[in-house]
Amino acid sequence: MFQTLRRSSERLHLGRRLLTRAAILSLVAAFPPSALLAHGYKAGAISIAHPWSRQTAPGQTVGGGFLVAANASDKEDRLVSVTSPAAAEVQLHSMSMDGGVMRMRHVTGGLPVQAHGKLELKPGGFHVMFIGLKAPLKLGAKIPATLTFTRAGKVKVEFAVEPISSTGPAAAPALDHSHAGH
Ligand SMILES: [Cu+2]
Repeated sequence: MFQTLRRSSERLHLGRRLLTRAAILSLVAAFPPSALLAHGYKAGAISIAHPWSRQTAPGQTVGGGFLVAANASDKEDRLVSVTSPAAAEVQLHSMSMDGGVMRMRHVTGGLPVQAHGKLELKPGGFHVMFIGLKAPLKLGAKIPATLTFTRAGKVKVEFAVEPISSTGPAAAPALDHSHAGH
């Protein structure tokens, strides 16, 4: 009798452990692996969400860089420059449709990050342009770069290289919530 009780309590214990593991597995399944790889940085009142880039073809000498910079302060800040050892030069670009043609322009003087607002660098809009890539951007690689803000100062980040077909940050589900106010 005593032994039976003991055995059933062991089974219960094992059952609970299995449940715990199942709960963890279902949690992991709820988040796509890419969202788990989302990365962010902070400098003063500025937080930078998931800098990313696209893999480049051999011989391609330019590549885009994208991120979202959010400003938690009540003073406007400005992304004034980006540097990277991976490229001969890094510029901030705008992209717009001009007579049915997508045109990129070098933005001088930086891009504002509104007080309690955000600056979104994304495909089809403002972006970082790596010019004179020293090597192709390989899928899964991290491209080191330094962003300079007028107020927040310098912040070192890494641009995660995503598939060439990527149209948005892999962490889009996490970022979408913050877009609600637009
Ligand atoms: Cu560009």
